[in-house]
Amino acid sequence: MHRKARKSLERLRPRFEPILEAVSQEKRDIFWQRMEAHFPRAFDRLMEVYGNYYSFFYHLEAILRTVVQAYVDRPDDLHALDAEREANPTWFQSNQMVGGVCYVDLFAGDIRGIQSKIPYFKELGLTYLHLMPLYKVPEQSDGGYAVSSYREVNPSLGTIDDLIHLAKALRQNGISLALDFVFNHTSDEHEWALRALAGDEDYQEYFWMFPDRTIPDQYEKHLREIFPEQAPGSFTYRREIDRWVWTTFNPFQWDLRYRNPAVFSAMLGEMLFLANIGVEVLRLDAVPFIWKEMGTSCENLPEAHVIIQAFNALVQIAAPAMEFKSEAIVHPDEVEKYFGQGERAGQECTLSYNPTLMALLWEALATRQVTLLQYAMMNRFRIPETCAWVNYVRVHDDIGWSFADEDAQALWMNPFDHRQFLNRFYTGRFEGSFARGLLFNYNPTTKDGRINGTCASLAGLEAAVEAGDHQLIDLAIKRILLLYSVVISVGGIPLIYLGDELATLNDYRYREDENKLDDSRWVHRPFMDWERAAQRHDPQTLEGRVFLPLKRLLEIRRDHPVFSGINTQFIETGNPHVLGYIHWHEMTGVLILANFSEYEQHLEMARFRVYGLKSQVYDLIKQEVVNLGRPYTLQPYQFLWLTAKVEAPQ
Ligand code: OTU
Repeated sequence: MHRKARKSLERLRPRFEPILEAVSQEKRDIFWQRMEAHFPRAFDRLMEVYGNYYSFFYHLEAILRTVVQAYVDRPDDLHALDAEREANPTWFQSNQMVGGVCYVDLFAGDIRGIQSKIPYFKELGLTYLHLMPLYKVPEQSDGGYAVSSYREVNPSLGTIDDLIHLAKALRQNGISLALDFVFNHTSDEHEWALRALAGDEDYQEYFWMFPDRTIPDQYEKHLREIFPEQAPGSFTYRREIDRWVWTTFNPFQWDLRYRNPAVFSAMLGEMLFLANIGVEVLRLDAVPFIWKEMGTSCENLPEAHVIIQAFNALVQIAAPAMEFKSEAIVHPDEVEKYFGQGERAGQECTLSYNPTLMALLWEALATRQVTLLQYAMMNRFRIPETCAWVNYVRVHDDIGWSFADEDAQALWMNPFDHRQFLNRFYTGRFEGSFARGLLFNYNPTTKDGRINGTCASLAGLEAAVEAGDHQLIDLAIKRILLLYSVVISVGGIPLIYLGDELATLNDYRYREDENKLDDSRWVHRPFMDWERAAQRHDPQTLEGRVFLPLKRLLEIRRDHPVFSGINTQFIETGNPHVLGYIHWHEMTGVLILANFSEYEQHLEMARFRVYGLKSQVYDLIKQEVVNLGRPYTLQPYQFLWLTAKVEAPQ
């Protein structure tokens, strides 16, 4: 252990012993073992960011006190879960894992409503449920991402007790609860913001505040505008205090100032509070933005990583059953760094959204070419072995074309033009496009824009239904299943944006609500229509035509351990319309081939023999033997899941 770390621990130990009196000797031993294991790292990371701060040791003590207290307060069942997870730290790589995400109010009214839907979650086989932010918020809240209290539930959704109850019920049903930690900013109605507005200087130090535009102007030269249409600029003037406040997102979302160790310390308390109500996956919102430095873009700075690593080390002591999921929708090189790099691999976030895969799935669907997708995944899918991607097709946010320019250029594509094409395609402005999407936050200077719309509408179902064209409907359904087949089989946690399983179309009624009107992301945040859901078992209905095959894909994943782990090898298929990869697990593999075009595609199957596959493989989808000695013709949007081991059909 670092000499300084050892010394501070020795000094602090007697102060914490009395707090630990509240728990058994066995628990005290476990606590000190974890301190031995993780405190040096926590100390190191905190030194790295706050070491020069005059009151470092004062803050260190407060931070550790929070950790000790959270450990003591942690309920017994969660202590038991901690032990379970410590014995199996890559539990989330299991083929049993399937994620779902929904809004509490839109899906089931309130938290108790969500609890009543557990049978539905189980029917889909979910083992992970992300509930969109359900905290106390102001009237305008960016869909819950402007939090006024991390310890209070929005009263219209229920109480904190309902939430604790739900977390337990989910856990008893094998479902891990995931919640957001909106830690880059609070709402302007958070107690800290209110105190700052009242003139309390200590709390003004929690945020970024400037007396005039001089410094904000200097920062803004290098900043990206996140919402250029609805919330231009990154600073907001507040008359009450005659100050300019840093607001990366909306004016009512105030960026926290992590340069101040008191902010780190306070937010650790909020984080561990959530851990102790039973959150198993904490979605770290907007990670790129938490550290700011003049003259930089103030995104993805090294200190942002160190801060998350410090949080991680402290959580390992108090609540090791809680994983961090990174939400960084940025250049793929930067996305990957949130897993931790080099010696720190796996010490930051163990989970991360995979926005590159998501965006390129849609890219391949538009172009009918898998070239860019294949190329990017060959180079970028591999991550530290103790981590996992969260693979998804749609979530509550817009689709940004955040693939790497270099990847496109390596394939002789012009990235700028390509993004222009994709935006035209997904807003239906490209001739022959099947998609019905909306352009989001178009920036006339950079000509940058993102896309909104539900999976089904973007995949062509809305237009097909309107045209009443059965062939087009058929193709649209095939596209939905194709995209989901990839995220279910590719390795990592597949995440279903609930509603997609019923082929939910865009809902334009957000335009009638003045709190939603200027944010078209609401077009793909529809109400869960339980009458439509009731049709899901009928294979004649649109709902059934997506739900039943999707559910089957999930079952196949669950029944075959080969889908465990994250060892995926992307391969050339010899056909630019066909995506190929082999997912390996313990000496077996499953070869996935997916046709991204609406035409038949021919494959020379013999080429796949070089990967050590037997001459006869078995397609888990069609349940038939496929001979790798013969060419194969894939039907429009067909995908094969070929196991290397030939298994007898059921
Ligand atoms: C996130 O998204 C949330 O998912 C959004 O719903 C919120 O509005 C936002 O944070 C503020 O809390 O820019 O367009 O690289 O891309 O954090 C969505 C990360 C966003 C950002 C992402 C942000």
